[in-house]
This record gives sequence, structure tokens and C-alpha cells, in this order.
Amino acid sequence: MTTPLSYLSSAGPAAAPLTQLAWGLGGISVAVSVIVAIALVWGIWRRRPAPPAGGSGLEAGGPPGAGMAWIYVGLGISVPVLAACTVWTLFVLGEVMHPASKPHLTLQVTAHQWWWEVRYLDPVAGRVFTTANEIHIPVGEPVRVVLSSPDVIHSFWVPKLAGKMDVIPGITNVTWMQAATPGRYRGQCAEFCGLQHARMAFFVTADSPAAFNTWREGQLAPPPPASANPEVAQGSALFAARCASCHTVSGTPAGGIVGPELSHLASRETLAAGTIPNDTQHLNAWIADPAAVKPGVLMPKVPMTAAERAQVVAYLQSLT
Ligand code: HEC
Ligand SMILES: [Cu+2]
Repeated sequence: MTTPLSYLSSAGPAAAPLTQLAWGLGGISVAVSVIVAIALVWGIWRRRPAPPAGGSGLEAGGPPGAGMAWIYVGLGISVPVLAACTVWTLFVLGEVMHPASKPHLTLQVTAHQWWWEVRYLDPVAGRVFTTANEIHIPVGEPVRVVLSSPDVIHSFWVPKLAGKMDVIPGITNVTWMQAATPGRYRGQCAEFCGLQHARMAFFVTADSPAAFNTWREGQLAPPPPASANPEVAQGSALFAARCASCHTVSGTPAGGIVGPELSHLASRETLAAGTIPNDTQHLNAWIADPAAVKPGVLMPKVPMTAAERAQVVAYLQSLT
């Protein structure tokens, strides 16, 4: 069984203290429940002292004030434990606030209904690029994530790599994440943000530094020109006429910003924020009727013949 969203184990220093805290507080809560249950059962089965003779039979047995010891002992145990939990929580919050070293890489992540725009910032303007839903980071180093939203409140959450951080319109929240081992980590919008909230997933792939650089250079280069193959060229013209108002493909006039950047769509493994695999059949079905895949989606159905759609699909698959 794979549990990509389980926070019971973690894979990086921004998440590890939270995982320990979750296990610790979870363990204490279970222990408290068990102790209370045992005390309750014991209280039910215990024989009470006989009521004083000659009374109505409803008077409390035992001397006045008997049983107060339970209150004192109970408070004496629970107050220090709760106080210790609070202090532990505050320490953990302090620990995950900032990474141990200054991040070299900053991602500007914009949460949209219902996908993630990811911009790789760089001091050199020509080295800034944008992608969607699939984030690559170099393994073993902290990455700063600057979060904003143009529509509603979302929440950025990669359970294995970091705690949740809300993405709030009008506010810029900053968090960080770091992967200790290479791998593909699943993320999910963790704040109900409308119809397709559940299908607002993303992936963080932690690459070796060399693989990360190769990927980054690939994203920075414009995709191969469309002229090579006639079907791809036809698809490119259709795309320019019907899709470019919402989507960007670098190196072409397509510069729309309503939908995800498609410059290197073919390098992504999934479509529509982790909803479907990125293969010919699913890409075709998506363009034919996006709302059938993701009801309520903000991409319209663009009228096209099956032959035209095949050309557009061929073009999109050439965007490596
Ligand atoms: C009105 C704006 C708009 C138009 C026009 C539009 N799209 Fe989209 N497109 C979107 C939005 C918004 C999404 C994000 C959907 C989601 O995941 O919730 C999207 C997503 C996609 C995706 C998935 C990208 C990914 O990485 O997940 C593909 C592929 C795509 N569109 C192709 C096309 C093609 C091809 C056309 C033209 C036939 C087109 N779009 C027309 C707005 C548009
Ligand atoms: Cu969301």
C-alpha cells in the first residue's frame, strides 16, 4: 500500500519535527484515553462503602470530601503534561520556521482554481520560467516558496516535505521545503477551494543537483519549432488561433495567462493538476471536453473536429 499523503513519516527537515510532534501528541492522547477508560470501568465496578445506617440510602458513603484526591492527582498529572505539549509545539513551530541555511532557489507559486502555477525566480530576468503542477527541486537543499492566490483561499501542502501553508488572496505567505532523499512527493490543496478542490494536486520531484540543472535548462530553452512535421505545424496553427488566448508557449506568440503554461507540456507526467496521466488518449479526451474530466473546470470546450484535435495533440506532444 502506498500512502503518498501520509504525514506519519516524512522526508525532509521542514517536516520531520512535525512528524515527531504528531506521533508524540498522538501517543499522549491515546494514553490519556486509555487511562480515563480504565478509571471509568474501575469506577463503575468498584463497590461503594455502605450508606450510613438509618438514612434514606441516598447519602454519599465515606467521609466528606472523599474522592477529592482524584481531582488533585488528575490535575497534578494533566496540567504539567498539557504545559509540556504546549512548549514542545512552540519549539517545533520555531524549528520549522526557517531553514538551517539560506535557500538559493525561490519558487513563486500561485494557486488557481484548480491548478498550481509555478514560477522559478532568478536574479537574471532571462532565466525566469514558469511551469505548472509539477515542481522539481534539487535534493538536500532548502527551497523557498512564496505563495499567492488570485481567486480564493487554497493551501499548499506536501505532507512528506513540509507543513501546510495557506494561500490567501491579497496576502503573500512564505514557506520552505527540503527533500532529504530524491523522489517524487505528492502535494495537495488542503483548503476547500471549490468544486475541483480534491483534484488540485501537484508533485514535487527531488532530483540530484545534476538532474535538476538538466531539467531547469530544458525548461529555459524554448520548445522545438513546430515546422518540422506537417501535422504538428497544423496543430500549432490551430493552437495559436483557439488556445493561445489562455495558454503560453515560449518562443511563440501564444502568451495567454489564464491557464497553465504549456511550453514543455510533454515533459509533465500528469494533466489537470494530477487528475489524468499525460498520454495521447487522455490529452485528447481533455481537449475534447475538459469538464467531463474535471466538472466545473475553467477551461472551456473549444469546438474542433477529431482530425483537428489530433493535430493539436500532436503539437502539444512535440512540446518537450
Ligand atoms: C478560457 C481559457 C482557456 C482556453 C481557451 C483553453 N484553455 Fe486549456 N486550460 C485552461 C485552464 C484554466 C486550465 C487548468 C485546468 C485545471 O487543471 O483546473 C487549462 C488546462 C489545460 C491543459 C492541462 C495542462 C496541465 O499541465 O495540466 C491543457 C493540455 C490545455 N489546457 C490545452 C488547451 C488547448 C489545446 C486549448 C485549445 C483547444 C485550450 N487549452 C484552451 C484555460 C483555457
Ligand atoms: Cu485549492
